[in-house]
This record gives sequence, C-alpha cells and structure tokens, in this order.
Amino acid sequence: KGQTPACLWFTGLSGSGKSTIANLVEKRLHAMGYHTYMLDGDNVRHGLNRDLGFTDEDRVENIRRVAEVARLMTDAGLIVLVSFISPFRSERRMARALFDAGEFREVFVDTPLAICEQRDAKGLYAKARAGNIKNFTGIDSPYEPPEAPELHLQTTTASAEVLAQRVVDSLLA
Ligand code: GGZ
Repeated sequence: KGQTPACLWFTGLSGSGKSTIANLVEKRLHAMGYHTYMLDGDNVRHGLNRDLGFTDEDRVENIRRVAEVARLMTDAGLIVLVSFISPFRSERRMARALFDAGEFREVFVDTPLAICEQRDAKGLYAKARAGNIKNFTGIDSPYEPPEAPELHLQTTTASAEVLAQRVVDSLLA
C-alpha cells in the first residue's frame, strides 16, 4: 500500500511531552497500517551520536545528523517522527531545507518552562538549578520557540491523546 513520506519534527523543552505525544502518534499511524520510524535521544544519542554532548556546537551537530538520517528515511518512504529538543531556529530551518515542500512538519510541543520544571519527572531541572548539570535547556542554555510551526500544541490546555490526534489529523488531511 502506498503512503506519502513525511517528517514530523517535534521540538520543545525537556519534559514538555514530545516523546509522549510522538509515541501516541506513532501508535495510531501503525494501527492504520503506515510504516513509521521514531528518532529520539534514546536510539540516537547512545549510538550514532554518542560522541556528542550538550554544548551549543554538539547540539548543532546532533540535529544536523538527525535531520540527514530523517531525510534518508523519508527517501525510503517512511513517516519519520523526530523527537529532540532541537533548541535552535537555524538548525530547524536547516533540517526543513533538506525536505521537499510539505514533507517537513514542525510540531511545537509548547509547555511553559515553569510547568516542565514543576513536573521534573527525571529530576534534571533540580540538578541543573543546583549547578550539577551545565548547559541545561531553559536554565543556562537557550530554547528558541518556533515562529511558524505547522502545529502548535499547548499541553496545558489539552490531553496528550487529544493533541496526538490533532497531529494525525493534520498529517492525513
Ligand atoms: C537538555 C539534557 C541535558 C542538557 C541531558 N540540556 O528529558 P530528557 O533528558 O529525556 O530529554 C533531554 C535530552 C535532550 O537531548 P536532545 O538530543 O533532545 O537535545 S538537543 O536537541 O538539544 O541536542 C534530557 C537529557 O537529554 N539532557 N543533559 N544539558 N537536556
């Protein structure tokens, strides 16, 4: 069965809910018979990008490689879900430029820093505030919010399930 390849590019702070929403989107696409692949820190930063840390320079290289891999995967016909903080506008623009028009869809998972920090599921914000993690996004490293994302998801006003369905609907529209 034919499918239109696409790159769903989730960007947002640590703990914003990118992975939660991207996982729900992937599950629903699978259930409809689409072929997908998820690229995230868990499968990329431990392998392909294990030489990279969290300086600005390393994040730029992290995103460059991820974008190139995503491009290869869309060439193979997949719907790729990319879930990285990807904090810099210029790198997201560079990623977008690798794809054909309409193929790249930037999904801004917009959760205020105060909420991410309050949840702090992994205790990373507390460590960053205490100075035990350097260059932590939102604390001592910048996050540049998208200016014109294809989708802007405000996680404080809707559930992950509802937001995931919005992503699926927009992709299949
Ligand atoms: C931000 C960090 C840092 C620093 C480790 N800053 O909540 P998590 O744990 O699972 O997601 C974060 C993840 C971010 O990696 P990315 O590859 O998405 O970042 S980027 O796109 O900016 O290259 C967090 C963990 O790694 N983590 N140190 N200093 N997040």
